[in-house]
Amino acid sequence: MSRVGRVERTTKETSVLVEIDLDGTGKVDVSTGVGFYDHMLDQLGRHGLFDLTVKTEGDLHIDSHHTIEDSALALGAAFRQALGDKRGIVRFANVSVPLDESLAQVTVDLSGRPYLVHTEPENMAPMIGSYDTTMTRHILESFVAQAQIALHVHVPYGRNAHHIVECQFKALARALRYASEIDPRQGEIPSTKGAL
Ligand SMILES: [Mn+2]
Repeated sequence: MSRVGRVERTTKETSVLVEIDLDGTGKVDVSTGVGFYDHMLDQLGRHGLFDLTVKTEGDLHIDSHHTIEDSALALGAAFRQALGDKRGIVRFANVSVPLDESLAQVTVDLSGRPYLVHTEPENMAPMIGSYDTTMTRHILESFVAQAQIALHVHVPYGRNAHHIVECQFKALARALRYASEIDPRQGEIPSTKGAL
């Protein structure tokens, strides 16, 4: 049973291709034109042990907003597709990841219902290269809406903007990996409702 997702999404603003294999080894091929975002998607694949391709050509002459958002939407849709009927998955995960002075705590339920709770330190540096740091929440919102998961991401403390964002992606990667893994004792869809 291969658990793969593939989404192509083209609008007047962006053209996105995402491919994901949940049972991969962390092979990543990412290019969005936004350097720091590529670095974050690289974390997601590597620490999630997903094989992940993200190719985005967006209207960067305006700014990076559409490029970042549409990539996250396609990624969420591909992740949802790869999960299939969710038979045998662990479903829940809770992961904390530090990056030097910053800490991210991520809790996920691959529930079939989109819900995001997100807190991070205020007064962060506004930009990391061409990455607008207010986009982190928008990425998570976009991913959650399409992946149809409940996701809680908290950064109780942190100082450096690069660290604050990066620890969130690392913790998200690990949480998605553990929640989507196949539990050898779980042959069914892990819900008393019988569907997720
Ligand atoms: Mn880094």
